[in-house]
Amino acid sequence: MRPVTFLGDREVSFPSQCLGTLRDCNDLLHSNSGLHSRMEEDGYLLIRGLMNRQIVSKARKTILSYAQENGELPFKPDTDLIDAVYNPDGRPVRTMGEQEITHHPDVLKILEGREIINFFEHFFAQPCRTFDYKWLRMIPPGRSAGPHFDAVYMGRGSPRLLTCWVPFGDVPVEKGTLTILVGSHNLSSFSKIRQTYGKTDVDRDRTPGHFGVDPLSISEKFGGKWQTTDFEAGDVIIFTMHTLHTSTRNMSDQWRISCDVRFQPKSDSVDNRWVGENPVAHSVKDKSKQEICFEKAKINWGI
Ligand SMILES: O=C(O)CCC(=O)C(=O)O
Ligand SMILES: [Fe+2]
Repeated sequence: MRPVTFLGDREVSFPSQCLGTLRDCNDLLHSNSGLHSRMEEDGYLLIRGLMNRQIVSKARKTILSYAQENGELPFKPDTDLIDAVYNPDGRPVRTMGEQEITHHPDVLKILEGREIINFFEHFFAQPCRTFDYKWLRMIPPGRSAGPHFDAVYMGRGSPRLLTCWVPFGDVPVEKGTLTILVGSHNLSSFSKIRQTYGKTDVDRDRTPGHFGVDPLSISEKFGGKWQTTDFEAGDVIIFTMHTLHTSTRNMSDQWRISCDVRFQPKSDSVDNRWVGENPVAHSVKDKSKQEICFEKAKINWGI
């Protein structure tokens, strides 16, 4: 029996009725049309072993050394650095969008390496580009990400933009894994959500990024199936801007290290908030508007 984790504040076991298992697309990797039909059907592509384990492992070490040097005791004294054991008396270090670490050659070898670029150029059947901003995350025990579409954070450019989530190390479900609401991208029961929340922009509209805090309440009301898997170093999961996702709670005593990056065809327009040496990110908001909470936004959306 696997240890339980949480979706939001609700305890779930894995695999179970409310948290099923993602399928990989490795048997389709040679076929552009096969990958596209799978993406249309599932809203995601899980690839096992896209990247070399040793190279991922080296990047992990580099990230942890950076955290060690730049944070205040983020890791428990007298533990192995590579295990990233959380120190409740320490202070976290910022890694998200920090190019000193996201653009370290060891890390870029994964995030902009040949394997990932080749995959996207094969998928788009044309040259691709990635954002300079990279969401490198160190997630402490007890934490998870709320349910959301990525479109609300980065939807100003290409409609073909895709997210690629890359775990830096083995991440079993109880360490906090990317979790997809399969069906959210195409079921008609979600069309109102896609047409309202899915068309918002957190900076322009001051609307909430997360679609509430309770992932299971979404599937209970609108359908679809929450699914995740145990990830190993080298695996990645790719999904659309309108695929609802969240993460399971990190139940371990270690930091969970991952990075999410974006890819699109090079010739498409790009969301400029995420481009350059010093991207503006979410720093420019429409100040004439007041921030709207989820409860109020839902009423406006008629959901
Ligand atoms: O890493 C997480 O927990 C959330 C990641 C995410 O939202 C994404 O990859 O778009
Ligand atoms: Fe996301």
